[in-house]
Amino acid sequence: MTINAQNKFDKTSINQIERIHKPQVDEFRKKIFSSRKPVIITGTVTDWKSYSLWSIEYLNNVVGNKETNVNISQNKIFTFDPQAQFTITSKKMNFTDFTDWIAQKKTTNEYYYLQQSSIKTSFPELLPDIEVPDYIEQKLFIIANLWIGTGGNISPLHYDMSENFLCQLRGRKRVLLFEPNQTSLLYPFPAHSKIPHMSQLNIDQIDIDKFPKFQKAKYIDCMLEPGEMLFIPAFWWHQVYSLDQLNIAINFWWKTNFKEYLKPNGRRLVSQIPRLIWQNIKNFAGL
Ligand SMILES: O=C(O)CCC(=O)C(=O)O
Repeated sequence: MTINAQNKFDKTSINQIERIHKPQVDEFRKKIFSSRKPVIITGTVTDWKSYSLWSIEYLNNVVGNKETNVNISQNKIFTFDPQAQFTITSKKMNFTDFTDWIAQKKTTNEYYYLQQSSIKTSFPELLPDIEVPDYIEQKLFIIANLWIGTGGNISPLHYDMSENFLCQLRGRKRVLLFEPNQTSLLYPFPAHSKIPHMSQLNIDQIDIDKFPKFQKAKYIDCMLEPGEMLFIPAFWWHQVYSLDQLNIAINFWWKTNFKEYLKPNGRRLVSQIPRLIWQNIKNFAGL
């Protein structure tokens, strides 16, 4: 698979993301977290049950053939449609039909991604295999989501208002990260729109005449390997490319400190918070 974004624009001052092996909880909370920079933590996910157990066969056995909601794309970019009330097209599919599709036992002319699916709500049978990393204070924990897909899927450029651990179990992900101070170069949808946390850019096919400032954007380019977890601080922009035939990740979101909302990317969302919370409740509850 080719990813066109490679080497097209400047990198940030942090050229290479730091990898830290199994930091102590205190080291994470006091030093790494407060630096407000992404890091990759190694040696933690590899201890998890989900890391040793989750093959397609195992998931088929535990989850069975139940109906599951998967997102659909014609071009592997799984994006919100700004015209369509904050939705991504999705459809209900039996879990084993979805995993058969991943294993290339079935072909279709559209692409699927089980994207950001609450494990507690949609896959409670997998909860015994999950542990919330100790780095997250229990009272701040929000949700653990499941992501299952295949190489080529793209989650386009956006930021979230929560702290995030993206934990890779199978396959790799290439992640481009842009500091919050790059926002003016990334052409977010307007603050009053339904998707103020998303960029209007398709960064693999930039229309430079329309979006000239993007040429100055700096970013971190990293490859997240299976068994690694990426700390994405709240309000950092990220675009994520799935690689490899089977790609499974869990992400954990937890509440950020209120002072982050006083910074520009936070302020852009403040007036949207009640609507975004309601939207999340609807999504997670499948309303
Ligand atoms: O893994 C992906 O495709 C996207 C992950 C993501 O956007 C997130 O964890 O916030």
